[in-house]
Amino acid sequence: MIDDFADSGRTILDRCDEFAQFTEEPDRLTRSYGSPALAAAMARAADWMSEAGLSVRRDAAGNLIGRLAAADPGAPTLLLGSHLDSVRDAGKYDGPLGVLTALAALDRARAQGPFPFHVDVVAFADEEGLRFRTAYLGSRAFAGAFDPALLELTDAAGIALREACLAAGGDPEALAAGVARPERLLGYVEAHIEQGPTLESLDVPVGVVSTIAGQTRVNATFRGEAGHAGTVRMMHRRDALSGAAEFVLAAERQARGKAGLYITVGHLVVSPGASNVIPGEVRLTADVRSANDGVRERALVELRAAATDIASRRRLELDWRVVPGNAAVPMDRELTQRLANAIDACGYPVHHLPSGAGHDAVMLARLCPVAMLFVRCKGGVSHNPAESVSAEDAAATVAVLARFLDDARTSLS
Ligand code: HGY
Ligand code: MN
Ligand code: MN
Repeated sequence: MIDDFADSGRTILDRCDEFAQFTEEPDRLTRSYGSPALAAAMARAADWMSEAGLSVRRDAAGNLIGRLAAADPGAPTLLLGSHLDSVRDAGKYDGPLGVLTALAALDRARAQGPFPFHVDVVAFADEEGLRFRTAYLGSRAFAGAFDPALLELTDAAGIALREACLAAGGDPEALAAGVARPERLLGYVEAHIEQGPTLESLDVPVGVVSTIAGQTRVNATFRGEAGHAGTVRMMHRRDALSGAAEFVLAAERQARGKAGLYITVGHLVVSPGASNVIPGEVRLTADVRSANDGVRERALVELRAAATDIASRRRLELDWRVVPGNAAVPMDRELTQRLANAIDACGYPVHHLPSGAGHDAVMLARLCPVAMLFVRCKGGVSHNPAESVSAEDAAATVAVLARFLDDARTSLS
């Protein structure tokens, strides 16, 4: 049976290779919101959607939506998809695999007959938040949860999100007014690489997600006193980087000491950043996650206490800003069972696993039932150019999604 989908698997990997050419940095894959690279990727995705017979439109945030319309214009809608933006120095599959497998599965399933509901394949325009540090900007707008104040955010070059929205093919005014919530939604199903080692360790191509971990981001600043590297005595220094370094290791120690807790300092800026100047200021981010909201909330209290203690002992100022994140999101039971049934019908064992990574499904869960299909990736590596997916596993994903759609045709309403 899976052989029937082998061509789809290979086509999907070829298309991911084609997407990977659309980057804003010549020597690595980076595709951020409102960039020409993302516009090119969206245009290519729109071509493939049109070739598959879908009508194509952009919404106020610049998300791309391909629709296979039902005969009845008032029919409800089933959503599939994922995102096309990336992190910096990204892999090829985080996001694009979900858009392309959805498109391929719909193309296969439609051959079995019409659907009594609209099916939309959505390519979200900003899940990673790389340029404006706004997680889920595209799906947040889609879900009607966009805060107009975000339009004034600026990127490292001082360009406002408002400008980026226009460049993304969006409409900032409509965004500020609040996008109309889509008509009745039957659900949202997203296929995505696992970005972890579990499916590979189980030697299975796909799995179903149970819960998406909650996450909170902290923007912290340690301020000390810049000074001459050759003249200020060690005991008299208020070195912001030494304080930040102690904090980074304290955060690692804290997370290593608690099962299911993940703390990452992924971004750190040293000022003034000269080799012969004692750092006067360090700005850093802390990403705190757990599938258990209580663990995450207690971890934030402990983390702030550690930062405050370090700042006090080192006579540093501390600025601590919590960026509201999201609580853990359990997947919809019925929609997840449908995915599990499709996996079983395709002859694969069914495994349920949590997602430590965030996904657009977090925002869609505000609108409708959501479920996710995880796809094995080599070594569980992601957010890294070494990200790798086999054509066979891409084919298995299409087969499962096509079977899910076939079953939904007569039973999802
Ligand atoms: O951060 C995340 O989990 C996702 O890749 N945006
Ligand atoms: Mn992703
Ligand atoms: Mn990602």
